[in-house]
Amino acid sequence: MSGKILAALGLAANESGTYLGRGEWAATTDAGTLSPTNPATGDVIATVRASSAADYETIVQRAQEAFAVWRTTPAPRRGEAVRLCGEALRKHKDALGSLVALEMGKIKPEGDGEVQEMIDIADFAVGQSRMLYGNTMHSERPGHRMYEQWHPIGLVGIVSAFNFPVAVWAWNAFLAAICGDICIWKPSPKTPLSAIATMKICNEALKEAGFPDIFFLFNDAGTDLAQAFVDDKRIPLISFTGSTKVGRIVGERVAKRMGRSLLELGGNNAIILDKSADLKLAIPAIVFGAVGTAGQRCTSTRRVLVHSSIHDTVVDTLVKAYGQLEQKIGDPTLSTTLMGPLNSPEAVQAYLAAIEQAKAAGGTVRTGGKALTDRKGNFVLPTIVTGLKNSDKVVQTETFAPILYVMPFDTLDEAIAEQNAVPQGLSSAIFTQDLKAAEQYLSASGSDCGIANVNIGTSGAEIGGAFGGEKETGGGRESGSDAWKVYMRRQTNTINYSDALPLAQGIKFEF
Ligand code: UN1
Repeated sequence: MSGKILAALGLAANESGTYLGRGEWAATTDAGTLSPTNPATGDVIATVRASSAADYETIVQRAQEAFAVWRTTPAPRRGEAVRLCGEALRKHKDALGSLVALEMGKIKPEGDGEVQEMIDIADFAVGQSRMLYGNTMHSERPGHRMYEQWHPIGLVGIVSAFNFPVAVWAWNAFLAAICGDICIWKPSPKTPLSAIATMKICNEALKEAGFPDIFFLFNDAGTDLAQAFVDDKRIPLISFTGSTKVGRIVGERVAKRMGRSLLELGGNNAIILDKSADLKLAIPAIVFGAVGTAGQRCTSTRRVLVHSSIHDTVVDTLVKAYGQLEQKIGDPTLSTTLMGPLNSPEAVQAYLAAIEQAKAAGGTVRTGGKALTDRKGNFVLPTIVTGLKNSDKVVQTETFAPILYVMPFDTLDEAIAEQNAVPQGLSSAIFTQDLKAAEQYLSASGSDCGIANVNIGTSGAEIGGAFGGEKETGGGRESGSDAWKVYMRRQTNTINYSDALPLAQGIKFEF
């Protein structure tokens, strides 16, 4: 199976993890290797040769050379490059979606969905390439014109996580590309093959059409190169997706060198069900949010706050739904599967530790709570825990696994306050048919998250909106809306077309 998936993308059992530009993949053999593993079996899928410090230097130098050309290429022409990448991804959607399922462990429709997100952001970026608008202002001085323009920022470093091994790169890279930047990608060491395949698809399409190299790739077998990358002054923007723990270090290091960082870190996303909630909508939204991707999205639903009048009904209905799902846990590449494995054995340990912690805090495991030891791979049961308080440490913590804490509330004010009383601030949702409740939830005193939804769940955002969150989620925004601005530098220009030199604020300086 895995051989077929690799072959469909032209990948070998031993691949270089370094794209040096000019069509060259590094021949380096002395910088260690990565062993991406099928999380459903524990088998190594292929060997990836990591990048050396010399490879990294070559990449940065070539990226700088490429930037000198790309920054003056008209933005709509840059859009054409991204359009071709989107077209190539359309052709390879099935194969790349399968590879994502194989290497990350998410189910095939979600793997395909991730490639669809890449295609969607490519289309979005093509349109955006004609809309890099700046404002014009009225000068306070006669005979003066003021406006602002957006210029490319330079080299953009993209550090992506295992859970969205390709889409998050595309959100960043396709926008950065139309903005005139050159991207250097360091993917998660758990999913280098998805990254290599993506680079081959996009870079071949670019090369065929005569475009220069705009996308580079390196893989790090340890953390030395990744640290050098984060500290590298030649890279004005680092876009990092991953844990709050590592993101905090990245943010501090980039700030120390006065660079710009875009951080997409952990979430601890809640769904509120008030007493008017339509359970026909709410239950599937909760199940998809908590169990989809085996709870390994930063937008996964981790907490449900339910009005006490419907708490028991909601828990019973969820437990029944989870029971049906247990039959559909398995090989993520099969079309019948709804939940695949966790990505790594360490994730299974973290899942088990959280369940022990939940029990020790007085929680009751209503369903699940176990790893599936009757088979190979990192399989666990989706889990519902009741009886905990929102303030309990385990509830405050993002565990990247399908564990859902369900808690009752009495008033909407209380529910909103509890929803917000966690360190993270990514995604949130309310199910209600009460207009006042919905509006209160979306008001300035409502949800404090970057994403707040009504009658849809916390995960599965569309690319058209700005994606990201507040507090320990890091504050970054990527993907749609005006997220493109982070990949550019803003310049304010004032032009004097008069014969005098009046000073602003009416200051007189005569000599
Ligand atoms: C992530 O988990 O890092 O909104 C990104 C969603 C997806 C993206 C998640 N579109 O769930």
